[in-house]
Amino acid sequence: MGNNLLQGEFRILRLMTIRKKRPNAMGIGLIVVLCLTSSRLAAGGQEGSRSPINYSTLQLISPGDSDAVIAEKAAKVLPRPNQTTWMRYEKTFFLHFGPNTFRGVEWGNGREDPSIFNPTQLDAEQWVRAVKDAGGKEIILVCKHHDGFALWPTRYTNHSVAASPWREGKGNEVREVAEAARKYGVKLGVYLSPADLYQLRTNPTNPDGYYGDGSEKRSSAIPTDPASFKSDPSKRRAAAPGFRNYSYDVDDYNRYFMNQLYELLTEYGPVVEVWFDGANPDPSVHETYDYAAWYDLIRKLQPNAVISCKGPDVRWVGNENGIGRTTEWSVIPLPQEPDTFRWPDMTAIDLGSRSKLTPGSYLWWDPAQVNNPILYGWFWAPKKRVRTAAELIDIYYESVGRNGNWLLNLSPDTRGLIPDNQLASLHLATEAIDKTFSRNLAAGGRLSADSSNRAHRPSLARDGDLDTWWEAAAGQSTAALTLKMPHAVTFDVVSLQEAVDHRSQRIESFAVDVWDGSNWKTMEQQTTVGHKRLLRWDAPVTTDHVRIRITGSRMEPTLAEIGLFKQAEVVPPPIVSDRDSSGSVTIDNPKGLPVAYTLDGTMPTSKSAVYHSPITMPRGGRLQAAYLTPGGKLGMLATKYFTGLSPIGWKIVSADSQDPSRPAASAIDGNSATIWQTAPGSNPQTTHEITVDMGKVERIAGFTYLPRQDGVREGIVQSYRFETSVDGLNWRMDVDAGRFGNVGNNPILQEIPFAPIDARFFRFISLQSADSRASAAEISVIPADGGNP
Ligand code: FUL
Repeated sequence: MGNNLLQGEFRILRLMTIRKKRPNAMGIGLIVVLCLTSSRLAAGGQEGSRSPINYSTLQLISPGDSDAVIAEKAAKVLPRPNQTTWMRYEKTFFLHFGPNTFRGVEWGNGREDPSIFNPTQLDAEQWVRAVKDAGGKEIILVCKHHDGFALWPTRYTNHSVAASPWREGKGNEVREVAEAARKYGVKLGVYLSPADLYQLRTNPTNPDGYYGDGSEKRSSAIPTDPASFKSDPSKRRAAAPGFRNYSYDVDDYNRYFMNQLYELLTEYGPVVEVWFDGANPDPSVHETYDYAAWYDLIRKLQPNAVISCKGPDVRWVGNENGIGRTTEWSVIPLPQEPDTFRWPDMTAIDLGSRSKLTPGSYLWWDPAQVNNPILYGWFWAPKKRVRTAAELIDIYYESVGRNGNWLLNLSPDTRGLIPDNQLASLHLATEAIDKTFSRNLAAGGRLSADSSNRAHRPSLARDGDLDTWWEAAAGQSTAALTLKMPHAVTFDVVSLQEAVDHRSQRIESFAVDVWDGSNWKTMEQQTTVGHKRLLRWDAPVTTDHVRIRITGSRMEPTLAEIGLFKQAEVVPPPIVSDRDSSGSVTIDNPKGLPVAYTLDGTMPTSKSAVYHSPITMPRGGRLQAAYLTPGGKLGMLATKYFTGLSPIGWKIVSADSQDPSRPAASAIDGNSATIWQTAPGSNPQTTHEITVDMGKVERIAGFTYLPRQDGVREGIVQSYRFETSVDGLNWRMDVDAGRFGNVGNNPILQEIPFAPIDARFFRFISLQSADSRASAAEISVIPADGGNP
């Protein structure tokens, strides 16, 4: 920037407010910084002559910036105040409930009759209590999913709870949740799907739909008078109490969407997060989302809210499995100014390391949000499996523990209540997490550092306050901190937090060592820290000296808090294998304890069968297993569903194409790690098919498709046809043009039921995939007499 200044010719990029001081009772101290940048960017970096780089919420890398300048700019990007509040929530919750719940699908089609929405016992307090009990700070309610059904009585469509039998059409789910949230001190967020299949121009049940109707942009009052929504959009409805009217130039759908936003953001109290989903089940109809106008309206109505996913404040981590990156930078380089950026999904393994910080990049605070459903799917359906407590605990360490916020979805069932099995898993996981972090074993120790800034001494990293911190002495980018305990402690979790709200994210690499009495032993080496980094070890260590070596940092490293913890004693679930091609399942038993199991859907007890040798389940079923402790208690439960017939004696009859390294036989080998994939093609319209001979006639009532499980999207089938035959000559169609909802983002096992029939052969046809290819990890059929108890 100094060179830019020397070149003269400045333009004001933006006025930015940055936080000067820590938030305190006086509120957040703000200073205004004029961020200047040159329109003629200079080359070369004369370190000596440059003017200081100020802390800011945005930095631009200029072509002449040296590596040191780039690192300094990155290390001086601060979060905005709304992000600071949000990052400290750590555990937040989603709630998906709507017509999809009543149809047992992940994506609706917009043609649902509102009469299907009829929960008999909906209790928003039960939902919010579940969040509160699990330590959740926020609930993000799906107010309208892709099907377009509004869960509040919006003035702008009849397709809402007002047209449903629930509470005789007088219900308002958003209000009930907002009130419950207020009562329990949980913050409210809203999810409003931009994709809206009810409004889709081609929806026969709503011929006047706005979505993609080709309407002109017109000057529109927000909120618009519903009576003249199309005839005279400039006519306004009275503003909500305490709010104003606004005007935007927008087309019909954007006006509709903004009026819904206005309702949600003005009638239910403070909203801390607005979540825009990028998914769209039917991209055949084009609509341009006026994101700039939406963001502007949100900033006016709820200035403290973060705008997430398709928005500037919070970034989707890139998967729906609850797994954060091990290198997770909250400072992200954008190829253009944030104001004009479209926030595409960012799924690369590394988004912000030094090699990504190239000239022309705008550096912006964009922290990760790790969203995942407690079920295998976002909406409840009778057979959807619940993640076990052990899985949830893992996800906690892989989200909150990797510099991300966790957004866990709960799914009420058709009664409108979160079922006991979800609550039980959540409760067990919460209990274990809370117990683990209830006692910081570093508390009694003395922390020293090989270098410290005088104002930021080591003890500030142990005072329980994220707004005070240790910082290395000026000019130091590495450091060693030693924690000396009065006596040995036993721990298996290390927690580190940088002072991100004051000094950005800086640490690029670090190691943790423990003293074994005569030597330092390195336990783990990692890269980023950020708001929080948790290291979790398989076996606890006992020591009275712990050393944290910061081996690389963009500028002087900081630590706001350090913690040592011992994981709560839980007896983990036994490890249940996948089913092999002969239908056998094994249970791994590293603990050497007896394992009790059931196959009938009941919880194992000390009286259940004890595992001795592989269990054969060729027709599918549910296996539940737990260790039996010497005291006669059961440990955590492992549950595994096996759906579909094992491919015993099956043969491929034909496949229209196969990549030589990914043969068709891999789709029926009972091994989810191997893949059938068609050869590369150029035409995305090409259909692909695979035909299988099961060797004998079976009575079947559905089929299953397991998408590839290697994290790659190539060839994942989105729509399909399924045919069967008894003799291989005469075929019948069992499903014509079906669709797997949300399979790209959430590539879980797809189970498609149909009326029972006899078949020896089946044919799976990919009508459309993510690209021109088709792929499958496994394809099978569901026996009519089988299924999961
Ligand atoms: C996805 C959607 O398509 C899912 O249905 C769900 O709402 C999830 C949170 O986002 O993209």
